[in-house]
Amino acid sequence: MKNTLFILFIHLFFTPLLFAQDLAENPFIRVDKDNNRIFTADPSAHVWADGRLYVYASHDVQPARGCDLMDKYHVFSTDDMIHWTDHGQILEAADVSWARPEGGFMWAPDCAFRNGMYFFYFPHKDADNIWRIGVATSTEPAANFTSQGYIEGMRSGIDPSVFVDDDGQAYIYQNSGGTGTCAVGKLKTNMVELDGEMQDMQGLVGYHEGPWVHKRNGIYYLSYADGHDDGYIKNEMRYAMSTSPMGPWTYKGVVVGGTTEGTQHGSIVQYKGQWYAFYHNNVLSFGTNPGGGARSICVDKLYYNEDGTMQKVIQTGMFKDPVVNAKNIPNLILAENYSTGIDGETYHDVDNTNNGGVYRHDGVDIEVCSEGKANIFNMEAGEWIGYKLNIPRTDNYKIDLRVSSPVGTGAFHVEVDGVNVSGRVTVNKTDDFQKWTTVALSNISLNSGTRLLKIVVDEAGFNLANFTVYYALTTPPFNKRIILKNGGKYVSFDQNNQVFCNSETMTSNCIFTVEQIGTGNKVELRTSNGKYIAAKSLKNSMTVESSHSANTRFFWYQKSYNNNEIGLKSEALNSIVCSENGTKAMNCNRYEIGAWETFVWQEYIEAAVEDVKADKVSLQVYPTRVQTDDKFTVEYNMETNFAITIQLIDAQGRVCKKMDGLKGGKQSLLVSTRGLATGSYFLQITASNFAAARKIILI
Ligand code: FUB
Repeated sequence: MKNTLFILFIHLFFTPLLFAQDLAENPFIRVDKDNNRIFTADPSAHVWADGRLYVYASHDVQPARGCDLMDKYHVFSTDDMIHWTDHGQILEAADVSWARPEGGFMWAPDCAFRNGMYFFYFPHKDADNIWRIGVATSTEPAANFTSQGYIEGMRSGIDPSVFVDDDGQAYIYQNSGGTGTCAVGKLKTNMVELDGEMQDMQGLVGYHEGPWVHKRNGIYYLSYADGHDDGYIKNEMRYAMSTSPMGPWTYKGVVVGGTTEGTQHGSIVQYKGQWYAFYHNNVLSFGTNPGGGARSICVDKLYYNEDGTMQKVIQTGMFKDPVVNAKNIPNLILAENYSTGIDGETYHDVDNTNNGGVYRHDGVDIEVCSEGKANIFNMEAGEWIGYKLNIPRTDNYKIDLRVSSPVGTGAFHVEVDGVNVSGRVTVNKTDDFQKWTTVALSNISLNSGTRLLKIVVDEAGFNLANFTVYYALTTPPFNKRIILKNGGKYVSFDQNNQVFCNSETMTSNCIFTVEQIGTGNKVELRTSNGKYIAAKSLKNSMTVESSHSANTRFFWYQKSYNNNEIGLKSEALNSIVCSENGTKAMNCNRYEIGAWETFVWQEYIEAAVEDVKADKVSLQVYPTRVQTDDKFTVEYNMETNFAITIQLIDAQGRVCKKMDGLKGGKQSLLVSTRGLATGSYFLQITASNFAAARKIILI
């Protein structure tokens, strides 16, 4: 997660020297105007007379079902390419009288302007499930659109886009049929009727969908998605050139690469002297949504060669390759993101061919991975994969490697700058090459600076998906009461049991007890009212809940040495972040790959001593001799900010009954003795660091 102060510092002091930030971070739309996560696709960009750049996008509704659940178009605009405004929803299927009543197919749209009117073109299925190209109009670019029907004579298909030439003639493009053929027609000046018939376009190599025409220096460019699929990277955006907006076209190559999402669709536009390519990717939803990763719109600068051809766009929002900076501990490094280099420099592979054919095109064998993304396979003895890691300080580290082995052969060692730092590590049987287990290496000694870490295969028979580097430091402060701070503010919960990272003041609601789950660094954070912090869902803020579940378990990672900085990750729902929307609600954000919030923990001491005034506590238990199938009464009166726990402990010190999360004040409760053996017991009451007990005998 971003460290705001650090970013501010970077901006103030380094921006003018290193680079001028002139584009928003990709994907540039992440939330809507109400600060809720929004997924957008198929961006059609236009610059209108008010000097702003507008993007008309389709909307992947959550939970994503591929493209079967799209509705509610939004419009976004900017005047500086950094700050974007969501104008909100402009049209939905329910506004369209001819649309099939179930809606759900509002796919890639476009917009055009003529004579004071904005024309919004969109595909949808009609009541007979036939694709139509509808039109809605407004006198404003981003509001008050009214559906006007569909354009008669257009083919049954999707992806309308409109190009208005310098002479005022408007052309409408679309997919003819589902995908695979591009058609063009002229529009009359009313912009809602065809002037003649739609015609097939000629010369588009590998055309799939998403046509977009722009013009530069008298030359027409038609960009479109192809059907590329190497098993990892999907559709790429190709382009062709022509001297006419109706073709024929001459194919020129790929202008925007693909992503791991199945589609690629976008637009090209000039704004304030710079050309831009708009497209979408799925980095915010990668690994989620089995029905199809939800998409997010992106923009990057586009440059032309002297001969008018376009250079391939550098996609700044794509997964970074390679991401190997151990500074950002804990650092998950995907196996396929080994450092760039040649055989012998950053990898060694015996046949120098990628036998999986996905993602990269040098010798290492990469295939699609069942845990998302890709893994390295076909690893033979003597082969190795190298990662140039930026190690923040000289010390011992832990490395967790995600590996698989169907038969339980397979062994490797880790070398750093040529020195074997791990010894031989064998991989246990996982039954299948796509079933994964974690091999944990501790005490890996690494010196600071840039180091080449190699995973060297000693014996074939295993695959590698990823590894995580983190400090081999202190274990979490188990059974201690701590406070957690984020950006100088306390983590606390409110009366509605919502968890926030914004409390200026320390109250009992800021105090948590760290409980260990199993072995290792898995913890539960118990709140002062005896409940547990839980990662409720991806979108909603985290809550405090009374019972344990997978959602209450977190991994505790040491992030730095000197100041108890840690990261937390939910076992069930991944990274934990504090939202930036002003409320600083704490939530789980699986969409942000690699996002880690930094918390600082500190042991909580003084307030507890003050909390319970022992001389003001009263505790009565009666009767003190009880039948084993009966009940007895506990009455207490205790003022405390903490949750109260009552336990029945037998003569061997075993807890036979436990009631926690009890309220302070004057209380009375009945305790059943059913199922307990006869003998002596202690009824113990605790809150904060106060404890008192009464003897009771079961007869
Ligand atoms: O967004 C739905 C469909 O996916 C579009 O219409 C296609 O171009 C593809 O991006």
